[in-house]
Amino acid sequence: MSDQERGASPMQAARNGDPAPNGRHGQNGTNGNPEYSAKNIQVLEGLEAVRKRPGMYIGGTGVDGLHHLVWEVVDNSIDEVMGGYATTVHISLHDDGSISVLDDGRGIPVDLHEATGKPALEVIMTVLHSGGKFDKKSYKFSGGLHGVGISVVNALSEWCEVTVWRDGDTYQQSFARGEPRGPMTVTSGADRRGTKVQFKPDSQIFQTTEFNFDILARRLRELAFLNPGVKIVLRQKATQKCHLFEYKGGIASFVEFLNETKTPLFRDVVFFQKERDGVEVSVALSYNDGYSEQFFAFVNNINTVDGGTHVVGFRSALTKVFNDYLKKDPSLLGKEKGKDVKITTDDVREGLVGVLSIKVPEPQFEGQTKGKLGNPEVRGIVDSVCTEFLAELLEQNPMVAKPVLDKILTSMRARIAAQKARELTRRKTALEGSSLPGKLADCQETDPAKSELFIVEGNSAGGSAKQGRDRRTQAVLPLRGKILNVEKTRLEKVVGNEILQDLIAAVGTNIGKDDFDITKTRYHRLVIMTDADVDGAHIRTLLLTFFYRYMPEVIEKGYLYIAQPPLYKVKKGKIERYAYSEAEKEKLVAEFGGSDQVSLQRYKGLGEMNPEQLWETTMNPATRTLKKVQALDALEADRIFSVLMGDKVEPRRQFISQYAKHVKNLDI
Ligand code: 28G
Repeated sequence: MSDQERGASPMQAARNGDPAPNGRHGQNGTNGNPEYSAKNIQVLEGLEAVRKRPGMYIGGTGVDGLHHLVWEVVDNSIDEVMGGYATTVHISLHDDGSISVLDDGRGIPVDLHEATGKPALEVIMTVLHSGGKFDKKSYKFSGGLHGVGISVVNALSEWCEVTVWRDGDTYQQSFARGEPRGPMTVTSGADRRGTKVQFKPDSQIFQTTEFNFDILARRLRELAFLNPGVKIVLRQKATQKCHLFEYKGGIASFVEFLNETKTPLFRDVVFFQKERDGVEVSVALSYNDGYSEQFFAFVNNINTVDGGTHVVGFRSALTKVFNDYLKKDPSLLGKEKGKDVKITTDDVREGLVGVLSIKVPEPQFEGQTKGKLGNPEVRGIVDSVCTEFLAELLEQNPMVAKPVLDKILTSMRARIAAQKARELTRRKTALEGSSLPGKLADCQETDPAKSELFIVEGNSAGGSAKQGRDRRTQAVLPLRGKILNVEKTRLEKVVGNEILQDLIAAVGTNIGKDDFDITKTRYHRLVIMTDADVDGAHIRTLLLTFFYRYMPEVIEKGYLYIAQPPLYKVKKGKIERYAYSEAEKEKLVAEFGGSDQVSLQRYKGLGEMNPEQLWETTMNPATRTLKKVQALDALEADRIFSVLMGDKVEPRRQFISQYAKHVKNLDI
């Protein structure tokens, strides 16, 4: 498809600076698109409101809000690509802190807007909600906070410059904090088509104005997956970093990407797409031999992190289809044949890697962060589309059906066995009362907000920590023995592992979909304290894997920390100082007058410190440093842990050589 608009330039009036009352409007009702004319633009309100309450429009003025500006502009370009009018979107980070987005679409219309007598471009840039997205007839899909319009970006930018190449001419206009610096200018001659928007976020509005390359890269990659065929180029001038995202396979490529670090149960990713009652449903899925699920759902390209009716529909279809498959051939059940057993939604989740992407004309996003789809009609639509496709797939494709069913039945058996075991222990614990682990040295404080738990490797260090701590607020749990690699284990076994049982009981939240309860956390600081050597690092990674997989909310809440024990004691006469890094050690030695003046002790383990030293260097809130464990998004966390702790060698090798530069003591 290409631009159909040709003929007289709509900008004759502006060229001679005399807006004609009956200037021509673009006529491009191609391919059944509703006719666009500048009249459609609804003048709603000024940009003052946006600058006064930016959070209302972009969610906030922190890092997320800042990047929201980019998504807003990029969304416009992607719309052009998905409409078939553009192929490529370039996003460039410039040295002056500005960012530019460039597409090769039709170019924002520049014809005269009758009501205001101004060019459409200026209206789109300065009038809230004027992009047309809120005019339901002229825009099919929009979502959430997205689609508030490019004028919001303009309002929140110190400066913004727009260039449009259209009908062989170049149009330009500059703005400062939303206000035009002058009228739109026209230069004749342009050998290209499209739109470029460059802006510098306003430091009067945002807490930070520095764009983050990784945040941009992650979302742009996601957009490239969700919009197959689109080419997205991300560039940073200063670092010469450049990424091209282009996935012809769409969400099927997304699933391949997610599965890259895993062992799949069948070769080709399952993919289908179907429109029903105005809702377009696309699904890509695969299964691997792991125990965690990786499932991402999108509505109009927006990640619905809290699920919603579309996810409920999908899960119900998947479960139903496998139950029906069993009903048709009960012998597949093996020893459970004839018993009243049923596959549940949880059984079909283990090892599932899936992406569900739907397009809905009028999505209702719910919940605090608008991450949940509410439209009730969507549930049935997604359910029926998925049921029809998956039922046929299983019938026709035993190479998929067989291994997946085996896996699901294994999950089902484990679930039933665990349920029985749990009923037994419930009865037991009901008799025994609450049961904190015997190894736990608890603190006196009962308010979780004021309590800390030190999770300590090894018994001798545990002993020192128990003696050295402030017992009013600090609890200590020593861990002894090998910690289970939860990456290669299913929930039931995790629950049965003694060391992890102690940890789970001490933390208080329990684990598992139905049982985990963040409000039961007994401490708002959980501090992992391990030796500063390779073994300690390994144990730390195992514990981190456990928390990421089984208590991710603990990390999201910012409750998880890593203690920083010193690496050296530097001593001169009676003066003792601690160094927490090589650089710090060098500095101290120099301060004390060189290495022949000092005695140096290298700590290999926490056990080498006496209780007082451990308190002073690592546990005393007044002098210690703790590192807070960062919350990663689901995709990143999964990749890191499945690469580090899973059993594929090649991705691990790549990961290590990629990160070796930055990370010392990488714990693998
Ligand atoms: C580079 C930075 C971000 C854009 C266009 C193209 C058109 C357009 C944009 O129209 C009004 C509302 C919905 C259709 C449409 C051009 C029709 C004919 C366009 C962008 C009319 C705005 N000719 N390219 N807006 N729409 N790229 N990139 O912003 O119904 S925005």
